[in-house]
Amino acid sequence: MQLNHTGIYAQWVDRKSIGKKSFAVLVDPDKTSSDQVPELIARAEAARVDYLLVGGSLVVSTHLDALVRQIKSISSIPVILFPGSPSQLTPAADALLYLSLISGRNPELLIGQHVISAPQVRQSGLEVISTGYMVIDGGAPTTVSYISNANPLPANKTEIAVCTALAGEMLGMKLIYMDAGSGAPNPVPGKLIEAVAKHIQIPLIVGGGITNPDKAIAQCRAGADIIVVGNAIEKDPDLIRSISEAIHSTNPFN
Ligand code: 1GP
Repeated sequence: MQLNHTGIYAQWVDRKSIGKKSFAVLVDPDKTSSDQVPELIARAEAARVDYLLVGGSLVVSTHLDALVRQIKSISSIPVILFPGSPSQLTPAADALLYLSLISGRNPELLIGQHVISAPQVRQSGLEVISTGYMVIDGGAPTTVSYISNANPLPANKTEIAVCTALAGEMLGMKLIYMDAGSGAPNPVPGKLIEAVAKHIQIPLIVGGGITNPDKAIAQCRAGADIIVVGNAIEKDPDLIRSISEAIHSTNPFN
C-alpha cells in the first residue's frame, strides 16, 4: 500500500506560507440527504469553496460512505473527514483529520480511540493529518462539549490556549483546530486566535459559531488559515457565496 506524503496538508502549508486563507464548508451527514447533495455542491462550486469537511460530533446516520462517494462523483472539491468517532471513516475521502482533543483531559479522546482505530485508518490509505483539536467555550454547551465529556477551554484564558497549541505543535501535530462547537453563540474570540497564531508555525483551522461574512473576515485577520462554517449555511445556503467571497477577499493576490 502506498502512503500519501503529499496532498492536502502540503497544500495547507503552502497556502499558509503566502498568507492565503481557505474556506471549508462542514457537511453534517445527519443533516444532508442524498437529494440535497447536488444543490449543495453546485453552490459550493459556484462560490469557489476550497474544502468540504464531512463529519460531526454525533453522527447517527449510516450513509457517510455513500455521501462522500456521491460528493466525489460530482465534485472536485477535496473532501476531508472530520470524525467525531472512529466509525466515521471512509476511504472515499481525500484526507482525514486525526483529532486528538488536547484541550480536554479525556484519555479516550486524547489517545484511546486512536489506538482502536489505528489499523483501520492505516488500511484506508487516507492521507492522515494529525490534528490538535481544541474546543473553546462558545457561550453554551454544544454537542461536542457534551459528547467529549471534557471541559472546553475558557474563552478568556489566552495563556492556556497558547500553551495547549504549542504543546500540540511540539508533540508533532500538524495542525491546530480551534472549535467553539457547532452552533456556538460566540465564535472563538479574535484575541485567542491572534495569540495562538503568533506562537505556532503549523496551520490553524477555526470554526464554530461563524454566522456571517464579517465574523469570517475577523477570524482570518486574527490569524486563522482555514475557516469552517456549517450550521449557518444549513440555515441560509446563500451564505456560502458571501462568506466565501469575504474570506477570499483577504487573500494577498486577490
Ligand atoms: C463545528 O467548527 C464546526 O465543529 C462548524 O461550526 O456549525 O457553528 O459553523 P458551525
